[in-house]
Amino acid sequence: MPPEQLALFAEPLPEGVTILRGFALSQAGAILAEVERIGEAAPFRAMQVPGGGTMSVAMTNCGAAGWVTDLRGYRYSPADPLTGQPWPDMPALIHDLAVRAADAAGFEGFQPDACLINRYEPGARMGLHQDRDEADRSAPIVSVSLGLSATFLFGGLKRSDPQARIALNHGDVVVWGGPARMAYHGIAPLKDGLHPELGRLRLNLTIRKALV
Ligand code: MD3
Ligand code: FE
Repeated sequence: MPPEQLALFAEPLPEGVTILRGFALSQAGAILAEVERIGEAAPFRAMQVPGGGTMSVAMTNCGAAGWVTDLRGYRYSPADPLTGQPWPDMPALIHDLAVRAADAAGFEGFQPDACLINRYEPGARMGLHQDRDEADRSAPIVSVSLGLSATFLFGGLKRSDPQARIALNHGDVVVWGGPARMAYHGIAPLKDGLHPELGRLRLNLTIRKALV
Protein backbone atom coordinates (compact mmCIF):
# COMPACT_ATOMS: atom_id res chain seq x y z
CA MET A 1 0.00 0.00 0.00
CA PRO A 2 1.38 3.44 -0.80
CA PRO A 3 2.26 5.30 2.39
CA GLU A 4 -0.26 8.07 1.78
CA GLN A 5 -3.03 5.46 2.15
CA LEU A 6 -1.74 3.97 5.41
CA ALA A 7 -2.93 6.69 7.79
CA LEU A 8 -6.45 6.38 9.19
CA PHE A 9 -6.70 10.14 9.33
CA ALA A 10 -4.48 13.14 8.83
CA GLU A 11 -3.97 15.68 11.61
CA PRO A 12 -2.87 19.05 10.28
CA LEU A 13 -0.47 20.46 12.87
CA PRO A 14 1.44 23.68 13.37
CA GLU A 15 5.12 23.52 12.44
CA GLY A 16 7.24 22.09 15.26
CA VAL A 17 4.47 19.89 16.71
CA THR A 18 4.67 16.10 16.27
CA ILE A 19 1.93 13.91 17.74
CA LEU A 20 2.91 10.29 18.24
CA ARG A 21 -0.47 8.70 18.98
CA GLY A 22 -0.13 5.72 21.32
CA PHE A 23 3.68 5.94 21.43
CA ALA A 24 3.71 5.27 25.22
CA LEU A 25 0.86 2.72 25.28
CA SER A 26 2.99 -0.41 25.66
CA GLN A 27 4.84 1.18 28.59
CA ALA A 28 1.91 2.86 30.30
CA GLY A 29 1.79 0.39 33.20
CA ALA A 30 5.53 0.66 33.82
CA ILE A 31 5.42 4.48 33.69
CA LEU A 32 2.52 4.48 36.13
CA ALA A 33 4.47 2.30 38.56
CA GLU A 34 7.40 4.75 38.37
CA VAL A 35 5.07 7.72 38.95
CA GLU A 36 3.62 6.01 42.03
CA ARG A 37 7.12 5.45 43.39
CA ILE A 38 8.09 9.08 42.66
CA GLY A 39 4.91 10.27 44.40
CA GLU A 40 5.88 8.40 47.57
CA ALA A 41 9.21 10.26 47.82
CA ALA A 42 8.01 13.60 46.42
CA PRO A 43 4.26 13.84 47.02
CA PHE A 44 1.91 15.48 44.53
CA ARG A 45 0.94 18.91 45.81
CA ALA A 46 -1.10 21.92 44.69
CA MET A 47 1.43 24.75 44.32
CA GLN A 48 0.81 28.44 44.89
CA VAL A 49 1.19 30.95 42.06
CA PRO A 50 2.77 34.40 42.53
CA GLY A 51 -0.64 36.07 42.32
CA GLY A 52 -1.74 34.24 45.49
CA GLY A 53 -3.95 31.56 43.95
CA THR A 54 -3.45 27.80 44.11
CA MET A 55 -3.16 25.61 41.01
CA SER A 56 -5.96 23.09 40.41
CA VAL A 57 -3.37 20.66 39.02
CA ALA A 58 -1.27 18.71 41.56
CA MET A 59 2.41 18.43 40.66
CA THR A 60 5.64 16.66 41.45
CA ASN A 61 8.93 16.21 39.58
CA CYS A 62 11.77 13.84 38.93
CA GLY A 63 15.21 14.54 37.50
CA ALA A 64 18.06 16.90 38.34
CA ALA A 65 15.70 19.88 38.41
CA GLY A 66 12.01 20.27 39.13
CA TRP A 67 9.61 23.04 38.18
CA VAL A 68 8.13 24.83 41.19
CA THR A 69 5.98 27.87 41.84
CA ASP A 70 5.23 29.77 45.02
CA LEU A 71 4.51 33.37 46.00
CA ARG A 72 8.08 34.29 44.91
CA GLY A 73 7.60 33.10 41.34
CA TYR A 74 8.23 30.24 38.90
CA ARG A 75 11.60 28.48 38.66
CA TYR A 76 13.47 25.19 38.46
CA SER A 77 14.79 23.90 41.77
CA PRO A 78 17.30 21.08 42.39
CA ALA A 79 15.44 20.17 45.59
CA ASP A 80 11.84 19.55 46.53
CA PRO A 81 10.75 22.50 48.71
CA LEU A 82 8.35 20.17 50.55
CA THR A 83 11.03 17.72 51.75
CA GLY A 84 14.29 19.64 51.20
CA GLN A 85 15.56 16.53 49.37
CA PRO A 86 16.71 16.29 45.76
CA TRP A 87 13.90 15.21 43.41
CA PRO A 88 13.82 11.47 42.67
CA ASP A 89 16.03 10.48 39.73
CA MET A 90 14.40 10.44 36.33
CA PRO A 91 13.69 6.75 35.56
CA ALA A 92 15.60 5.47 32.50
CA LEU A 93 12.27 4.30 31.07
CA ILE A 94 10.93 7.88 31.00
CA HIS A 95 14.22 9.45 29.86
CA ASP A 96 14.65 6.96 27.02
CA LEU A 97 11.03 7.21 25.87
CA ALA A 98 11.42 10.99 25.59
CA VAL A 99 14.71 10.71 23.68
CA ARG A 100 13.14 8.22 21.23
CA ALA A 101 10.13 10.52 20.73
CA ALA A 102 12.39 13.55 20.16
CA ASP A 103 14.42 11.54 17.64
CA ALA A 104 11.24 10.51 15.82
CA ALA A 105 10.31 14.21 15.56
CA GLY A 106 13.72 15.20 14.19
CA PHE A 107 15.25 16.56 17.41
CA GLU A 108 18.33 14.42 17.73
CA GLY A 109 20.63 14.66 20.75
CA PHE A 110 17.86 15.65 23.21
CA GLN A 111 19.37 15.62 26.72
CA PRO A 112 16.48 15.97 29.19
CA ASP A 113 17.24 16.72 32.85
CA ALA A 114 13.77 17.46 34.24
CA CYS A 115 10.35 15.83 34.26
CA LEU A 116 7.32 17.68 35.59
CA ILE A 117 4.42 15.38 36.43
CA ASN A 118 0.95 16.96 36.42
CA ARG A 119 -2.05 15.22 37.98
CA TYR A 120 -5.53 16.35 36.94
CA GLU A 121 -8.77 15.45 38.67
CA PRO A 122 -12.11 16.26 37.00
CA GLY A 123 -12.47 20.05 36.77
CA ALA A 124 -8.73 20.74 36.99
CA ARG A 125 -7.36 22.96 34.23
CA MET A 126 -4.25 24.76 33.16
CA GLY A 127 -4.67 28.32 31.97
CA LEU A 128 -3.05 29.64 28.83
CA HIS A 129 0.72 30.10 29.37
CA GLN A 130 4.15 29.85 27.78
CA ASP A 131 6.90 27.59 29.15
CA ARG A 132 9.71 30.11 29.59
CA ASP A 133 11.66 28.90 32.62
CA GLU A 134 14.00 26.58 30.71
CA ALA A 135 17.50 27.86 29.92
CA ASP A 136 17.82 26.26 26.47
CA ARG A 137 14.81 26.97 24.29
CA SER A 138 16.35 25.19 21.31
CA ALA A 139 15.51 21.90 23.07
CA PRO A 140 12.00 20.53 22.54
CA ILE A 141 9.55 19.53 25.27
CA VAL A 142 8.15 16.00 25.15
CA SER A 143 4.75 15.37 26.75
CA VAL A 144 3.26 12.00 27.70
CA SER A 145 -0.46 11.76 28.50
CA LEU A 146 -1.99 8.96 30.59
CA GLY A 147 -5.50 8.31 31.87
CA LEU A 148 -8.54 10.45 31.09
CA SER A 149 -8.48 12.35 27.79
CA ALA A 150 -8.01 16.10 27.83
CA THR A 151 -8.60 18.96 25.43
CA PHE A 152 -5.31 20.70 24.77
CA LEU A 153 -5.52 24.34 23.69
CA PHE A 154 -2.77 25.43 21.35
CA GLY A 155 -2.35 29.06 20.45
CA GLY A 156 0.39 31.11 18.86
CA LEU A 157 3.27 33.30 20.01
CA LYS A 158 0.86 36.00 21.21
CA ARG A 159 -1.64 35.36 24.00
CA SER A 160 -4.40 36.75 21.78
CA ASP A 161 -3.69 34.39 18.84
CA PRO A 162 -6.49 31.96 17.95
CA GLN A 163 -6.36 28.55 19.63
CA ALA A 164 -6.62 25.09 18.10
CA ARG A 165 -8.06 22.28 20.22
CA ILE A 166 -6.33 18.90 20.18
CA ALA A 167 -7.51 15.80 22.08
CA LEU A 168 -4.73 14.15 24.08
CA ASN A 169 -5.47 10.57 25.00
CA HIS A 170 -3.95 7.78 27.10
CA GLY A 171 -0.57 6.83 25.63
CA ASP A 172 -0.18 9.86 23.36
CA VAL A 173 3.24 11.48 23.16
CA VAL A 174 3.73 14.95 21.68
CA VAL A 175 6.98 16.69 20.81
CA TRP A 176 6.88 20.50 20.88
CA GLY A 177 9.89 22.20 19.39
CA GLY A 178 11.16 24.75 16.91
CA PRO A 179 8.59 27.47 16.21
CA ALA A 180 6.02 25.71 18.48
CA ARG A 181 8.30 25.82 21.52
CA MET A 182 7.19 29.27 22.74
CA ALA A 183 3.53 28.96 21.77
CA TYR A 184 0.82 29.74 24.31
CA HIS A 185 -0.99 26.60 25.45
CA GLY A 186 -3.27 25.24 28.13
CA ILE A 187 -5.63 22.44 29.15
CA ALA A 188 -9.43 22.88 29.27
CA PRO A 189 -11.17 21.80 32.51
CA LEU A 190 -10.92 18.00 32.67
CA LYS A 191 -14.19 16.25 31.98
CA ASP A 192 -15.26 13.60 34.47
CA GLY A 193 -14.89 9.99 33.41
CA LEU A 194 -13.51 6.64 34.46
CA HIS A 195 -10.33 5.39 32.87
CA PRO A 196 -9.81 1.60 33.12
CA GLU A 197 -6.26 1.97 34.47
CA LEU A 198 -6.21 5.39 36.17
CA GLY A 199 -9.79 5.89 37.28
CA ARG A 200 -10.85 9.54 37.56
CA LEU A 201 -7.41 10.93 36.78
CA ARG A 202 -5.23 12.29 34.05
CA LEU A 203 -1.44 12.34 34.33
CA ASN A 204 0.81 14.38 32.09
CA LEU A 205 4.58 14.09 32.11
CA THR A 206 6.63 16.79 30.42
CA ILE A 207 10.25 15.85 29.85
CA ARG A 208 12.46 18.86 29.40
CA LYS A 209 15.95 20.26 29.26
CA ALA A 210 15.68 22.86 32.03
CA LEU A 211 19.33 23.51 32.91
CA VAL A 212 22.13 24.87 30.71
C1 MD3 B 1 3.63 23.46 23.84
N1 MD3 B 1 1.23 20.85 30.60
O1 MD3 B 1 3.24 21.43 32.26
S1 MD3 B 1 1.43 19.13 27.95
C2 MD3 B 1 2.98 22.27 31.37
O2 MD3 B 1 -1.16 18.48 29.76
C3 MD3 B 1 1.86 22.02 30.46
O3 MD3 B 1 -0.36 19.06 31.66
C4 MD3 B 1 0.05 20.50 29.86
O4 MD3 B 1 1.54 22.85 29.67
C5 MD3 B 1 -0.52 19.24 30.46
O5 MD3 B 1 3.64 23.30 31.21
C6 MD3 B 1 0.29 20.38 28.43
C7 MD3 B 1 1.82 19.69 26.33
C8 MD3 B 1 2.79 20.83 26.24
C9 MD3 B 1 3.77 21.02 27.19
C10 MD3 B 1 4.69 22.03 27.02
C11 MD3 B 1 4.65 22.85 25.91
C12 MD3 B 1 2.75 21.63 25.15
C13 MD3 B 1 3.68 22.64 24.95
C14 MD3 B 1 5.60 23.87 25.68
C15 MD3 B 1 5.55 24.63 24.56
C16 MD3 B 1 4.56 24.45 23.63
FE1 FE C 1 3.14 24.35 29.54
